[in-house]
Amino acid sequence: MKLSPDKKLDVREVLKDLDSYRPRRKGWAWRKKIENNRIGPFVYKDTSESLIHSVPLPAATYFDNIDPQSDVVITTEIASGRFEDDLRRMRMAAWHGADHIMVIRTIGQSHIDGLIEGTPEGVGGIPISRKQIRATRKALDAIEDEIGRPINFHSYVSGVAGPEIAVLFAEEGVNGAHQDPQYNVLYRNINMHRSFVDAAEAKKIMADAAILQLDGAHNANATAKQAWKVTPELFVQHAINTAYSNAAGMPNDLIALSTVPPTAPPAPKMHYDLPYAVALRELFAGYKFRAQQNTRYMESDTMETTITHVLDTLISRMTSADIQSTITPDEGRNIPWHYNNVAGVNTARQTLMGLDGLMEQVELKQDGPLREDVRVLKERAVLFLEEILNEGGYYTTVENGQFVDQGYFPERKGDGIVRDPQGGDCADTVISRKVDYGAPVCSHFGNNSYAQNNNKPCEAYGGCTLCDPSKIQYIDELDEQDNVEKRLEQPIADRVAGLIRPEVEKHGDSIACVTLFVPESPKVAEAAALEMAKRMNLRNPEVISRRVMHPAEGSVFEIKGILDVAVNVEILQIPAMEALLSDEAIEAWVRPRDIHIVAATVGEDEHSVGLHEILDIKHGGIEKYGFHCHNLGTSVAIERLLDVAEETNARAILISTIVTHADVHKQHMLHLHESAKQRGMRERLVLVAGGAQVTEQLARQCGLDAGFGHGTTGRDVGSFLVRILREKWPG
Ligand code: Z97
Repeated sequence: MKLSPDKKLDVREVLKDLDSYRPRRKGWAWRKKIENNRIGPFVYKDTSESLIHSVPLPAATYFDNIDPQSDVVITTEIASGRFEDDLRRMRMAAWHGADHIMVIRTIGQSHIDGLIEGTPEGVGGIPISRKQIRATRKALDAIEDEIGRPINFHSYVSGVAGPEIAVLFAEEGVNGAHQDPQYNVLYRNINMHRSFVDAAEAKKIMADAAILQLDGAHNANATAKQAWKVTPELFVQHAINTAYSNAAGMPNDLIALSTVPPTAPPAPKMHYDLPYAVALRELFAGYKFRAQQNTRYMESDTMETTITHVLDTLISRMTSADIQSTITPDEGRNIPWHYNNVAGVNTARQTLMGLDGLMEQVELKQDGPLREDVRVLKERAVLFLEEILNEGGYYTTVENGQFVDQGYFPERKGDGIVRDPQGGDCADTVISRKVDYGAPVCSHFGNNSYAQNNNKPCEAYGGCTLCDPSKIQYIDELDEQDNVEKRLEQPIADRVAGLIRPEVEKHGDSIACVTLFVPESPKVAEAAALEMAKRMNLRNPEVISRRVMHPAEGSVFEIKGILDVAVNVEILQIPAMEALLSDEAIEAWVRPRDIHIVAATVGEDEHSVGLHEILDIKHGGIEKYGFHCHNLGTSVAIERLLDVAEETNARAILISTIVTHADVHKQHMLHLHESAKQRGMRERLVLVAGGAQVTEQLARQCGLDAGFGHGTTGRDVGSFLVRILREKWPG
């Protein structure tokens, strides 16, 4: 299967011949760091290979459209509930720099003692099944080829079916997974003995398939009322899972500690989070670190979330992170929307690039409060571990509620999570193995009578599914209604009919979001905002974010609702895009002719950067083609531009108009056209406007010949000028 950047991903193509699809590689892939990497005008310190296809950061237009990629893997977490929609979202995220795609599973799957088949729809995630995983891996393989970088696919091996899921992941080429028996015990109340016994088996299988493991310590952080107080315990949780993983046969470089900076502003974040991050890196040197964005304090304000995320990423750069995990900034208010997956990835990407080379310039102090706090944290963690040993081990301390207690150890609040070692889901399901126990499979923890004389244990059966994938039983859909083929009927019908609807989660969900400021007290403003949304024809409007600007002056709201419109592609008037002339062709026409151009920013506009970009030779502007440019500077009157055009016998006037206050940009454009007309100069002059809010359509409505908006280069303008001037003055 091959993707073409200008075509949508075809889910039917993904589903075709899925029963025989095999993953082309197994195991986790890291980015390869390149030191002193020259990209465009810069030399980077902490980057990896660039992509074949990507969407660069917005400001890249000022830097030759470069798109440097950090040396750190970037995660996005996807939870739409329909895997076919997840695939499109994965592709968008990959183009923006994500190479660790984590698929959240449907609520309750961790309690199912077996595998799910088919592709039923999930809630808050998808039911993990063979068909869904295989299809996703197949789509990701094609996306890898499209962007030119391996993509790690990830989900969960916790829950009561942990070992079965581990085998499934090993068979199907899943590259990363969460596995931590403490997660089962504390958050899913799955029996402790069962959880730890299963974990040994699951971890061994993951290790053999080189699946990177993330632990579950971040959950204590997200659960605790005062997350910064459970930090000593987080070290203990990491230690238990790490030691247990090593004992089950997992090498250190497949063990990633899942860590989250525990506070968020207005808390003094660095006081708490930096010592915590430093102590963790020091205690667990030699393991991998997956730094996750803080989710504990996410409210409905995406801007606030984004700022905390930037600070989290700064901590990652000041300490270390092998993986920078992102959450969608809208997670505090919606099922994550696809463009917010991209927003989260871009926060990490932009921050990491901005911080490139930081640690060559600064270092963390080796004395003072940072070191003191690091020491105290480590001591508390060690004392916590000693307490576990003194009290009789992990099971006893969980029974006593000593985990996720909100006290700052050794302080205890008596509010920890209490679990009964004999209780919980699947209690009494552990059976002792006989001495001659045997399993004819290659990935297996513990004694195995089939593994003798260095033979492969599966040999007697002619190969297990890991050695001979043809033995894998592929089960297709079991539910006639709840399956991907049924769900595809609508999108395919829409596509055939040429219908386009807005969407944020699932195909054509028609959800739209508007931002409204209402100049009233909060309650009145909110009621008014909802009423306004209704009058915009938004069905079921719902306020998803409210921010008081002033208790009496007003509030700003984000409102989502259903915009029930399906636009037919046939009625759209899409301006034909003419291919740009080459630099050589532009210059060949301009250089021998004596063409003068007059330019300025107009009105009260002092923003001259954009105009310089278009004119100046050093920015790749049109001077380089041989145009004689008369740049009159900033805040120039329209009449003066026309005067100089007359004096120099200019062929074109370029005005730059950035300020849009009270629509002055439109007035300037109209004024230029009208004055040129009145002075009898309109016919012989090409009139062009540029600016952040200027569009081709707007400029033409105002009587000009062309308008250029954000992202315009000298070549765009040069190419346009040559085409129109050639027409006006052939020969
Ligand atoms: C993350 N943002 O980092 P269930 N095992 C472990 C987990 O942490 C989780 C599950 C299993 C988060 C995503 C929280 N983590 C959500 C160690 C979930 C999932 O299917 O929800 O029971 O298990 O991944």
